[in-house]
Amino acid sequence: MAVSNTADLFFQLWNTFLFLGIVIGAVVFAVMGFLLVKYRAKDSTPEPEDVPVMGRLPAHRGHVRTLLVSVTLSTIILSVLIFGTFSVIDQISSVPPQCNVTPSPCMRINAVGERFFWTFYYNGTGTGAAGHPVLRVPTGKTVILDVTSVDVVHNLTIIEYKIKTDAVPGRTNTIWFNSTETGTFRIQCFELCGNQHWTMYTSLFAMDPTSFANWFRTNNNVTGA
Ligand SMILES: [Cu+2]
Repeated sequence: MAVSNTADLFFQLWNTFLFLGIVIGAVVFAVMGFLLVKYRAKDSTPEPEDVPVMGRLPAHRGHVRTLLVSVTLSTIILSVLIFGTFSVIDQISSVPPQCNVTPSPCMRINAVGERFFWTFYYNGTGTGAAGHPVLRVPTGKTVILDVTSVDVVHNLTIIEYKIKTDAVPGRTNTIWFNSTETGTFRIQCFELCGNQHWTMYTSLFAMDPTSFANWFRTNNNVTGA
């Protein structure tokens, strides 16, 4: 089990590529080995009819069936990979529909990039609520990050979760995830944004829901609480 639903999706796709790569690689090398042995040149082998000769068009081999089989197989394999890739990209880049009902069961957080740090603001916290330099989330909950920047273009990446998006001034890009395991994960800026770019990293704490609720109650000016 991966550390988040997005990492899970990523590894499913990765394993599909890996599996097909290994199977196809094995078949290709097996056939190649077989043909090398079976058709290796011996002194007694006569020149094949279609041997290339300067100044003469090669004889037509009539291998239409082989051609059709190989084109069809390649089309099927590539379609599976292309369809699988776009389907995962679509799932990762669209906020799940169940988050769009009110009250939303999902947690929405604004992530703001500024040279050279990140600040996280929880939705539903009162005006003037403090931003947080690290991101704390409960496991098992869908979290939506609305990512933007106040100066230059940054990129918010949660490496182990396999998700990233640009933080662009005047624009909001959205990514989402659902943490499946507690732990500390690295959030890093992946867009060269100045001479201290390399220091622009922070942590994501995926906490068990009870610890998160306790932290949230004591550290945020929760509206109506
Ligand atoms: Cu940056």
